[in-house]
Parts: sequence; structure tokens; C-alpha cells
Amino acid sequence: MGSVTLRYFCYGCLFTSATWTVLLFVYFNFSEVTQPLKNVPIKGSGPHGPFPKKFYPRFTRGPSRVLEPQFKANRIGDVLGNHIEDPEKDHLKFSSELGMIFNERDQELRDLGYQKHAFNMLISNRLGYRRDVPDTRDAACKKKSYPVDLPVASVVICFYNEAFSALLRTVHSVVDRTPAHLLHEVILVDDNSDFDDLKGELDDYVQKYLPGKIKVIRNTKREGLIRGRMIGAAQATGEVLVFLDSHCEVNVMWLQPLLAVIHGDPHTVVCPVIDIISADTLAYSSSPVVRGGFNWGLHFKWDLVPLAELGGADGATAPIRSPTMAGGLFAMNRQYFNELGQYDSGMDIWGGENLEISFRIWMCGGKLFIIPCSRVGHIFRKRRPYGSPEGQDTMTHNSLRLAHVWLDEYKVRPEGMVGAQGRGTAWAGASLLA
Ligand code: UD2
Ligand code: MN
Repeated sequence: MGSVTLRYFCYGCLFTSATWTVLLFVYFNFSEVTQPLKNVPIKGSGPHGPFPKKFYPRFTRGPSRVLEPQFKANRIGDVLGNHIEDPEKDHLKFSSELGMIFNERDQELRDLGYQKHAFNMLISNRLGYRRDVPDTRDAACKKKSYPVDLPVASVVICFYNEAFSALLRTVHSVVDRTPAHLLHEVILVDDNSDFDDLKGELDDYVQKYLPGKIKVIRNTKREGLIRGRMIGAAQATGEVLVFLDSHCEVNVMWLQPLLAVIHGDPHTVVCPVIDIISADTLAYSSSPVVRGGFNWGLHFKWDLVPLAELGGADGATAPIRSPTMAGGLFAMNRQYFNELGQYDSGMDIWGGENLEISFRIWMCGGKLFIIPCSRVGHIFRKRRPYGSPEGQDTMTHNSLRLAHVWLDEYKVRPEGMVGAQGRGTAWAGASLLA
């Protein structure tokens, strides 16, 4: 009797420990990869990594492995998280091994990257500062040609505690994929970052490999992205201002379609289609063409483009009217930016400025378009990896300013709108466009 009880007790223990092992395995291996992506252009259709999850052994420990030949070609120092010295050699092919953990250093780098940047810094560093991205434009875009005498652009990139490799990939993509005669300058605004590599190392890199057109401006205190961009714009001298986030990669022929529209009408503000760079795999994938909306919480959202707004003689290449912009990537005539009053300089750190400038544009005689033939990739992270200096909720602060300045009678939520965010969005978007 005693031995039977003992046997069942042992079976019980075995079963419980096996169940826990399976549960812990699933949690640690798949939780990060399967979290929903926020703010990607179509909800629930996040990008699928190019390689299976088995390439993400999060807790792999063991002896260091000999690096694969393709990593060696890219300098071992870079693979281990140091910065490369020769960008010309930095053409690492996208391979299924990019995310593999070979040793504890890789593991640390990966964990640190998720902590500090909310994306896979291990892969970002291994990719290096330049890579090819798939041309995601519609076939009709590839047949289009643009005038040569387009206005020149100043690209303003504001950054706070950005991953060095992501920032450098942003800059190199701009320099490599923009015709030199159209790129007036790139202005990097360091919003008082804390990381050492974004100081001297960045200056040295720019001086050595990107001399001439790149300016680095340092804010002496944290201003936030809104005032940060205004500081950058004040230093710019190109006819057109182009704003980008510091973790983007521009695609081929990205700038000409934007400049061509502004050239035709300087009161038109234009956004590229924002392609998705996965935070987990850094894989670049195409986004559907959608347009910007908002809900009554004044949160930006993507909306399908109504049929009536699609097509026309230019078909898939035609600019699409958009009630709002996502905020990070857009181009506008510099004089028009100043005439409009730029941004609301009372807005802090992050949030709300994208809807504010959209309302400002539509309500002050301008237009806002998404240009399907211009594509720029952006790393969509699962969370914002930084806070505001005193922990303030700047999104609410900024949205309230927006409401008080621009919403007049819409400030009060009308009867029947409670919970009807979709209807509300369509209604307000339509009123703004009318
Ligand atoms: C989106 C926009 C972003 C901005 C934001 C609302 C896209 C792709 N991105 O959020 O540009 O409009 O909505 O405010 O549409 N930064 C600073 N100082 C700070 C905080 C941020 O310089 O105090 C930089 C940051 O390093 C980045 C940029 O501002 O380059 C935008 O910040 P984000 O990437 O955290 O914003 P995101 O993409 O979540
Ligand atoms: Mn961003």
C-alpha cells in the first residue's frame, strides 16, 4: 500500500514539473515575439519574421561558438556589439543566423537592447549601418519619372537615447538613397541623450564617414521631440523640411515623389507610406496604403482609404488625402512650416503633436497627403523605451492643449458618441476635410 502511494506521489511530482517546464519554455521563448505590435499600419497584421522562432533561443548559454563566415566578413567586433570602422565592408546579408545567440555577450546585448530600446539590438548591430531593403512600391510607381529641378531638402532627425546602429542606418539610408543634388543637409538633433556613444563616437563617425552634409546639434536639456524638431528646423536652410524618426530606413526613390508634390503646391504637406521594420527581427516589410484618423481620446489610428478617395487617373500612384499624419515622417515647405507657426512649442516630450499639426494644416488652408510611391521603413516597437523627465503624462498634456486650441465645439463629446469611436473618427475626419 505504502509503495503504491509513493509511486503515485512520484508520478504526480513528475507530471507537475513537466507541466511547469513546458509552460516556462513557452513563456520565455515566445512571449516577446508574439506580443501584439502597436501602431503598425494595420492592426493584427504584424510582420512575420523571416525565420522560425527556433532561431530565438532566449536563454541559450554555453561555450562561445566560432562565428559563421558571413559574420567574419563584417568584422567580428561589430558582431560582438562594437561599432564598425569601415562602413564600406558593412554589407551583411540578411540571414537566418542574424538573431542567434552564440555566447553570453550576445545574450546580454539582446536583453539590454530590449530594455533600452524595445527592439532587438543584437540583430540591429549585426546588420550594420547599411543594408538593402526590398523595394515595396507598387509596380506603377517604378515607371514614374520626376522633374530634375525639384526643391532641395533638409532632413531633420531628432533622437533621444537611440541605438547607435539604428541611428546610423537611418542616416546612411538617407545619404545612400537620395540624389546628392536634392539632399541639402541632414540635421541630427541630440535631445540631451545619456548614452556615451551618441556623443564623441557619433561626432567622430560623422566626421570620418559622413563629412559635409551632416550637422549634429546638441540640446543642453531634454526638450522632447516637438521642440527638438523646431530647434532642428531653425538651423535648416533647405527649401523643404523632411522629418524622420531616428530608427528608420528610407527606400529607393523615397524623396522625389514627396518633393514633386510640394513643388507643385507648397501648401501641401506629404507623408511617405510607413513600412514596417520588425522590432524582433528587423525584417523590412511592406505596409498597406492606409490613411490617418483619430479617435475621441485624440489617439492617432489608421483608417482604410474610402473608395471615393482612391484611384483617379493616376491609379495606385495617386496621392491620398489624409485627415491626420502618424507624426514621425513627413515633408513640407520650410517657409510654409514657419507661416503655419511650426508646432505648439508648449507641447512636451512625446504625443499629440501629430494630430495638432494635422488640424493646423487642414484648418489653415493647407492639405495633407500620403504619397504611395514614397516608402520609408520604421521600427515599430512594442513600448516606448523612455519616459518623460518627471514622469508626466505628456500625451494627455499635449492632447489637452490641442483640444483647447483647435476643437472648439467638438471639445464636448456629443450625445450618442460615447463608445462610438469609429463613427466619431469618420465624422470628425470628414468635417476636417470638408
Ligand atoms: C509616433 C511618431 C513620432 C511622434 C509620436 C507622437 C511615427 C513613425 N512616429 O511615435 O514621430 O510623432 O508618434 O509624438 O509616426 N525623441 C526625442 N526626444 C524625446 C522623445 C523622443 O528626440 O524626448 C525622438 C525619438 O528618439 C525618435 C522621435 O523623437 O527619433 C520619435 O519618438 P518615438 O520613435 O518614440 O515615437 P513613436 O514612433 O513611438
Ligand atoms: Mn519612432
